[in-house]
Amino acid sequence: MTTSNESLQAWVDEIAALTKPDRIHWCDGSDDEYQDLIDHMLDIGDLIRLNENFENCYLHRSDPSDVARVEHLTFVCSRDEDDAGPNNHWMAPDEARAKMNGLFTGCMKGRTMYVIPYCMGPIDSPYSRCGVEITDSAYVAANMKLMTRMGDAALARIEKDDKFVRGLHSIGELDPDRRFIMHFPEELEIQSFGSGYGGNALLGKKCHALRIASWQARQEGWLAEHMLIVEIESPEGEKHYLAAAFPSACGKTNLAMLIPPESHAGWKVRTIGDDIAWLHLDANGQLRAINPEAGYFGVVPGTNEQTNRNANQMIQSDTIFTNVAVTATNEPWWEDKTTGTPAIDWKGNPYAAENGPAAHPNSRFTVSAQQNPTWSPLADDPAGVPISAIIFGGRRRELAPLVYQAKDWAHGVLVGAGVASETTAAATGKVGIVRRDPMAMKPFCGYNFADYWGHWLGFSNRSEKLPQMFHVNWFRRDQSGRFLWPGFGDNLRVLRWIIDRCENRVDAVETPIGYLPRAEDIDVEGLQMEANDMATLLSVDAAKWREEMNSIGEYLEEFGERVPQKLLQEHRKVLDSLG
Ligand code: SAT
Ligand code: MN
Repeated sequence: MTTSNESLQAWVDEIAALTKPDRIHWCDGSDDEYQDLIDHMLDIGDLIRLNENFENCYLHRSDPSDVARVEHLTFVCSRDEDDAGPNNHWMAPDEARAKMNGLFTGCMKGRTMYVIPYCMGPIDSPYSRCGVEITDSAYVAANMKLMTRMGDAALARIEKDDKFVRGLHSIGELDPDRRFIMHFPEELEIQSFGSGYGGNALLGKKCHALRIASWQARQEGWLAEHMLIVEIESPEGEKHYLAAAFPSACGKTNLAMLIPPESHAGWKVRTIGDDIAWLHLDANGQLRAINPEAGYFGVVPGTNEQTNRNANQMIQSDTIFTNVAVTATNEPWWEDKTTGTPAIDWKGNPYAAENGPAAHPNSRFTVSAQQNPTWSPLADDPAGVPISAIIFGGRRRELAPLVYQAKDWAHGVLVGAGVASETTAAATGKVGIVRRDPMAMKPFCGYNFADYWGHWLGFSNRSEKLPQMFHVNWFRRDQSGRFLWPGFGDNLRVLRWIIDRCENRVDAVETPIGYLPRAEDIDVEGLQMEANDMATLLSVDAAKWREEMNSIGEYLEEFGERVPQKLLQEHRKVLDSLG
């Protein structure tokens, strides 16, 4: 196959000449093609078929050195280093291109080169953007079919728009010493070599829909964010749409698919997106969100009927599992799964407890969003959904209250910029270290955070109807390590307070860090909480918050003169009011 788009055809020809594949396959996105990809991977041993209880489900075991994003090998190659900012690793574009050309030369010999046209967002939405990923991995092609609107329809849009992000990927030899994920935002280009893992290899996701898109969004006046989008419907039929930014492996998928607790009969929760939101102001000044993705690449361990029944059901069929364990009867198994026992661990060895968890802590499911029992058809709406509240959050065992509301937009930008969270297994490196993760975008913002905060702040000049902003923390613990808040479905109780605040239906307690709920305004009916837990969850320790604000101030200083004065003023205001 070929395309009528000359620049796409010329690029594919050029890449074929560089990488020298044996075959070129243009993906049409059909179900037959997906099945052919699966059959091919079963033949060559890249996939293992799971048993009949998991219909059309497969296990992929990645190279044990290739199980997470690699932030230290991920670069933004803008022409000017300052545009990438201290939040990114930077390499000069010429140097990066020379390095990558060397790696890509002849790397597809003996392999098939897949050309994958994809569209991030509904095919007919003005907010959507297209890309083409060239890869030598059938696993990537199959995952892209589940995660994006991939194939003929996307190609038709590319031929109409004549604009697309170019993504070149090869698994190379899966050698960690020959692994790089490069972004050239000015050229709308991505080059990724040496990894087959999700965020490093499915280039539509973090590389395009966040790093490149955030750069484009700044130029074009919108936002590309690491946010879930969820619809909450009250028993009276009132609907709200919330967007929430949490770092990887902090519960975005669970919140997006939340199951109301028993005490909340009549509440309905539907998923628009679980990881990425593209936010635009419409002609009326309303912020609207689309989910650019069409599937979920979620963390498997911890998923069960109690924590997330929807996700558990969703992954019973037509799912690709990566790096889970299996039982003796070849069922997938992971930590906190309530049935079965592991026989073979994620590396393919007989399971032995002393070797660590059976499933890798960052093992993943890839599944089409259509399989989500609470999928909202509005995920396909070209106009997106109107956002009432933006919620920031992280994993903090101390300090951050269960929920608080920013005083206004500029304060909310400071709250987002100050987010910190314990690191998780979603990226290589130490787990459980608290680090700053502004807007949950630390690994994903394709440009200088100082400019990014300025871009966020600028929205208040463009609309008087911006969403309210909040911060939540589901992960607060006591001295003994016990979680103070049950989390999961019970988070709806907090979302209700957030919605009531957006609707001006409930008062709050004003504190230096923002508005907190009065304890009686969080509905705890049916919850078994210990006496002081709610008081602790809603307390603000001024001395500790002064330390926190000082540390946020030091963090902002790392970005030097580019940090907007307005943000520094907001910071000063909070610090002063802490006394
Ligand atoms: O980056 S991934 O897409 O692999 C998952 C994540 O870390 O959010
Ligand atoms: Mn993510």
